[in-house]
Amino acid sequence: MLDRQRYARLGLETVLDKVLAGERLSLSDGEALFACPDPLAVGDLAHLVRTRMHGDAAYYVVNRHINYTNVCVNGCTFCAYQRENDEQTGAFRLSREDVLDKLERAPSEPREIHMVGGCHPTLPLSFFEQTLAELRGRYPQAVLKCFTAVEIAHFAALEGISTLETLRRLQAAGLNMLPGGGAEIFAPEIREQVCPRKSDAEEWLRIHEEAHGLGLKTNCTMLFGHIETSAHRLDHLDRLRRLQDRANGFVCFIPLPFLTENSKLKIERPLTGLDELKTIAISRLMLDNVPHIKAYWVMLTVKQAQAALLWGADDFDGTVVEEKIGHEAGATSQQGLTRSELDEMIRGCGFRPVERDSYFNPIETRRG
Ligand code: V47
Ligand code: SF4
Repeated sequence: MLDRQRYARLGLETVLDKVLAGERLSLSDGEALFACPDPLAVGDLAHLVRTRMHGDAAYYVVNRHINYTNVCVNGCTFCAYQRENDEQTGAFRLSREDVLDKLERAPSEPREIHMVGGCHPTLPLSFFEQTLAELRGRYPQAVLKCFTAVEIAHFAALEGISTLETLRRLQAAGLNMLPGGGAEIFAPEIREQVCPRKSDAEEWLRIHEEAHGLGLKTNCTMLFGHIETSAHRLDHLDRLRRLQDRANGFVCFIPLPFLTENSKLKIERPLTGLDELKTIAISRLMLDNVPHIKAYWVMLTVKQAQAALLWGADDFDGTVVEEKIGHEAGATSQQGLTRSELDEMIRGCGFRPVERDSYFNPIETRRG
């Protein structure tokens, strides 16, 4: 039971009432939460909501992340992963055989293949169609969650076709789902500074809506803790919430704290751990129509992801196996986790681990 007087003292009595009644929070409620000096009070509200939605379950998936190239025409200022061209030191581009080889060497057969890359200047759509078809044939049980909306826009432009047609062709080749990357912060004045060359908010949201219309579920993200304000974060969450009201195709939201190492984007004051947790909690509270909030342990660290489960998150992502985007930017987490490590970490903070597929259907396992 939450203490009404505590919330009254914090000026959050109306927010408390709305949360208790399951009513939608307004943007000014969101501002009041960001302004609240007591991060635990915000976390308790989010915990109440996540418990109402998911009980004591905390989810994870046996997955494999694959990055097919880091060569990218976009040059986002926050991105430590990107290389300008194939010749630059550290640049890589996987062949179809390399992708298959990585999967064959994965410690467990993946339920989900999460494949993304930079916007390579020449890789044609046919390369991705053929790769998906091979993956579909070899891993019939895996959900192919591949290519951000930004990559879809890039493939479409290279091929001279619409993004809808691009999605249709990839779906025919085996694509099941889009990951949530590339959303960053939607406000144009922020995009201009951090990712001026890539899809704007309208294009990112339109591609997700097109995917939803084709029956493809998608995830969504927000990159926070750089030059944006709390108003920009709330505007971002509101745009996602409005699309979800219309299309209902988002499965999971992933709040990504900005990692600063090797990045051209310099910031004055890095996020504190509590800033991260508060933003995760506010995401849970504002996104009342998105079923799941992911504590992506790679970017958060495992310890902070555990704390995030108490601040509104209900998912731990997965085994991952190999990760490059966060690690190029200074992520200190390991490359992958095993099923039993995930189980142990989730149990360690008082939740019941549930292995899931990409749509959050529980997987029946031998575990009791
Ligand atoms: O789009 C890039 C972000 C994203 C940095 O859909 C950075 O299930 C922090 O979207 N610091 C890729 N973040 C990761 C992503 C994702 C991860 C896990 C699961 C899912 C899902 C999606 O990483 C990029 C960008 O927003 N990013 N650089 C950085 N320095
Ligand atoms: Fe390219 Fe993505 Fe990095 Fe931007 S964030 S430079 S689109 S790889």
